[in-house]
Amino acid sequence: MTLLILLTLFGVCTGQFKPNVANGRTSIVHLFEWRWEDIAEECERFLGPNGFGGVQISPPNENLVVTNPFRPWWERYQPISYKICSRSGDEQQFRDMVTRCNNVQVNIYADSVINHMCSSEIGKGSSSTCGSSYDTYKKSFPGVPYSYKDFNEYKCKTDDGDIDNYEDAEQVRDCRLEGLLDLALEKDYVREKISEYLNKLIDIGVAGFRLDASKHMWPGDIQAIVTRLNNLNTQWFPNGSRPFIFQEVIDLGGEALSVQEYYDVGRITEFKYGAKLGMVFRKWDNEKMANLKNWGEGWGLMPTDRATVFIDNHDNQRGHGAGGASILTFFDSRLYKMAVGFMLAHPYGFTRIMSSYSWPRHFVDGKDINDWVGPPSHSDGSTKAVTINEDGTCGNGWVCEHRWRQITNMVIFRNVVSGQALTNWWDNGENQIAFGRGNAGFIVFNNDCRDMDVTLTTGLPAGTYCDVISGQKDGTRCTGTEITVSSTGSAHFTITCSTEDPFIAIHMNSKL
Ligand code: QV4
Ligand code: CA
Repeated sequence: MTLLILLTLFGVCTGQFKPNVANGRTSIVHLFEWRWEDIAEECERFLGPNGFGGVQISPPNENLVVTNPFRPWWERYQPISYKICSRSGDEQQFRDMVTRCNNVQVNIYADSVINHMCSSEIGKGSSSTCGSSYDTYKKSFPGVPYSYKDFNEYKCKTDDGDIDNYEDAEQVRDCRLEGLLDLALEKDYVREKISEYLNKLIDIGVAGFRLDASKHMWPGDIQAIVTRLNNLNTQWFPNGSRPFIFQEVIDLGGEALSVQEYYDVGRITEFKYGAKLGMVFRKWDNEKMANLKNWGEGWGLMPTDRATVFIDNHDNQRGHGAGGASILTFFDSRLYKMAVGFMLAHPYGFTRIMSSYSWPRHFVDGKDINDWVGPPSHSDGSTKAVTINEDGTCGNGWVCEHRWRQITNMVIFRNVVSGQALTNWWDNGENQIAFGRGNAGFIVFNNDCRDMDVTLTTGLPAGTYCDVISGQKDGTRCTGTEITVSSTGSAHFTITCSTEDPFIAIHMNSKL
């Protein structure tokens, strides 16, 4: 008993690896750049009713206001203070969102930028989302407060103070990422200010954190902050619940440091996931879907209970961070739906759906020179509301991938098959594959450009099922394709390569 008390007291238990999602919910959605009032609405009108487990929100703290280029999305990765005010809204709107989402079992996970403050080259001013002043030459941020003593200058060994070589694990942590003032996270005072901020969010009702730029923080420093964090607010979470932690560490292999160093601290973003799946669905490098038979650790990905997985994220959907040209995004919608469908059907990892806004890509020498363009906004820079059209899609430039029927229905598929092993794998040696999840679900893909006409063992009980990709179950009928499973559990699937979405998915809750 003593040990259990000790473990609970010191939060040493495995809590921070658990997403804290409500029973039966298995995915989160990144509502990138959404305003708090729109997220609150979306929780109540869509995410709660459709079984989403939570929302990753953009950094809620005060950031630098960048005017050249005009209000880029990345200004939110340049903190000025930990006051809760940003283009997404103020503290009252933030509190309202967390309460309303928690009340419909949709958790809030805050993107937290704790490795650094804003760029070193801004100088003195108060162009910030709360009006707090700063002087980056003096390294002074009165809004926290931080002074020059709280930054890494003396620890960094490079001439210009920036990270110049990712082969050197020390400078990756102790020098500036892209010239951003690097915090001295070994200092008690800095750890105190950061945990004070994160604990404020926890007490408001937040369920966990995306830790931005974790590669640039020593694992021991992150751990020291995590152990200072409160248990979750018992108004919505079981007593003793620990905040869910997922660390942004980009590791495609070949660098000095690796994701293994962060295993004991929390979950980690698995960037190999989207990069490799993009290659497979695009059939680059002779990749083919039949090779996905051992997808997961078999492909060199981290252990499934440490991985947070996604097809694209806010960085690599626009050429930032890592993943390169193979990354599939909403711009490649047909393949994107298939890849997201595969991710949600496969048991590996904890899944995150990207929900974007559109922007006018303009490639010059292979680089999108509009990669900085911020969220849909009014001329004063304020972010536009998310409007919902008659057909359930979003307006005002918001893409709302999470509302695409194929993606919403696969979020539900993942909930229905949760806990069931991958079974009944079949492939044609090329790009036609199928697999089941125990006796609860089955999915078939045709990414070959030749028609598919097969009879497969599904593992499902006999009956008539609605395909949740071409439609769904609506009372006693299917709005899309119907699949009949025989008494022996086998079913016949035909997928022509010209069909809009060349994949079929059925599960226990889509059975007539
Ligand atoms: C420029 C020069 C620097 C110079 C600096 C001086 O490039 O060499 O030292 O000025 O001020 C923006 C600009 C960038 C500018 C920088 C500082 O794009 O040109 O540097 O500001 O002024 C996002 C964007 C960055 C953006 C940053 C801060 O992607 O372009 O930089 O926000 O606004 C690595 C990391 C990984 C990181 C990824 C992008 O290991 O952790 O790069 N991903 C996370 C976030 C990402 C964010 C950051 C980290 C930084 O997902 O969105 O970067 O918080 O792989
Ligand atoms: Ca650092």
